[in-house]
Amino acid sequence: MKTSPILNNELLKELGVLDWGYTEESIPRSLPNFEKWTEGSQHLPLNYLNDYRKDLRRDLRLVFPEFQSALVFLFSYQEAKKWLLDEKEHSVAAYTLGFEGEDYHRALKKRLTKISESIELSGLQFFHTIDAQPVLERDLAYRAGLGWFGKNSMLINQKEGSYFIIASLLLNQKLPIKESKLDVDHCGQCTACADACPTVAINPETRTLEASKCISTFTIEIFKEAEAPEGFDKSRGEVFGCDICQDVCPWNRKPLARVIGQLKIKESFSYLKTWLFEWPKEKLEAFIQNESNRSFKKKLFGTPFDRPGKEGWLKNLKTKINSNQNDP
Ligand code: B12
Ligand code: SF4
Ligand code: SF4
Repeated sequence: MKTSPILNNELLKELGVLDWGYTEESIPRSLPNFEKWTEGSQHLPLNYLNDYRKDLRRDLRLVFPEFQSALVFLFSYQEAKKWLLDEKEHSVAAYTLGFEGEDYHRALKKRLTKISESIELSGLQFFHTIDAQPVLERDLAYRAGLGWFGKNSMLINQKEGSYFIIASLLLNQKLPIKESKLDVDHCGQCTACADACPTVAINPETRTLEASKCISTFTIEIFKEAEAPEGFDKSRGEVFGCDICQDVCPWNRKPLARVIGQLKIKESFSYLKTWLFEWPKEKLEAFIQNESNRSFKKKLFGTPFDRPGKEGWLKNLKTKINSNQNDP
């Protein structure tokens, strides 16, 4: 990781930052790609990407009018990934466990606040972006020199791969930091991600996904009974999110081999390990059936798993149980 006298390097490491970058550009370079993607139906059913907030993505000054620069951070969930690779019964996306089982929006807000408090410059104002704001975060990380857009559409960092969450501080001042060089494509002739995607959601030519085919959309963003995307039965038993197109990416091999930390889960969320990895799917399904939506969501509050609610979870589990029954 690069260093700067403005940022406390030890603190960044302690907070799980793999790398960081700096940019003064407020306009996304790949905006035409986003606009093209949302003009058709590729983004559906994610309607929120094409509503009144769509235009706000054109310029960071529309979300933070004082914008002068941004510090962009890559927060690791590599330890969770390493741990999950040994689990066979259910498969969840590694980011869900990567922040001690806490919802990353909450966990990273606290970490960004710690970073901003450590910067000793007078009159500095901060605006946090962590996933939910109308900001093209992969492009922001690209402008900060942190990686390239892979064919699986992930922002990939040459040294650290792609198992990280992007979170940024938008600032009202320019900092005495040199802007980094933009990265170039390192996918070359590889198409491993598109070949491995069980639902054929990836178009390696355009480097975009068809959102409705993606297991991540199906298991995280759809809250009601729904038909699974074709090919879902060929997945590895994904019940919440999907990492398949990252797991096969050669750029993730070395970073995972270097991981020395252990998976950490907050005491208050330790039940997640029991529910997801110790209980058989049928037991988890029966448990959820007996809960009301409200009490189920309340139990999962503070974790990423409460999002689809009772109906969404039963849909995720049922589809896989049914497809397992069809296995020879
Ligand atoms: C909507 C969304 C999704 C959707 C759609 C994903 C997609 N690929 O478009 C769904 C639900 C499927 C999804 C899934 C996942 N997501 Co998501 N998601 C988002 C969100 C909220 C918006 C992304 C978006 O606008 N997509 C539309 C596309 C067109 O834009 P884009 O993905 O930013 O891609 C840019 C470039 O690819 C470029 N581009 C497009 N085409 C081309 C072509 C060429 C040739 C080039 C050079 C560039 C280029 O332009 C785009 C706009 O800048 C962002 C957070 C945010 N605010 O940005 C997180 C985000 C992208 N997700 C993230 C994560 C972690 C995931 C999952 C790994 C979670 C999981 N394990 O289940 C999966 C990964 C699936 C995948 N392969 O992308 C991270 C990605 C981190 C990273 N290293 O890239 C983000 C950035 C959240 C964060 N703050 O960290 N996600
Ligand atoms: S996250 Fe899974 S379903 Fe979505 S594109 Fe990647 S491999 Fe395909
Ligand atoms: S698997 Fe290959 S093509 Fe896909 S993102 Fe990684 S390097 Fe690029």
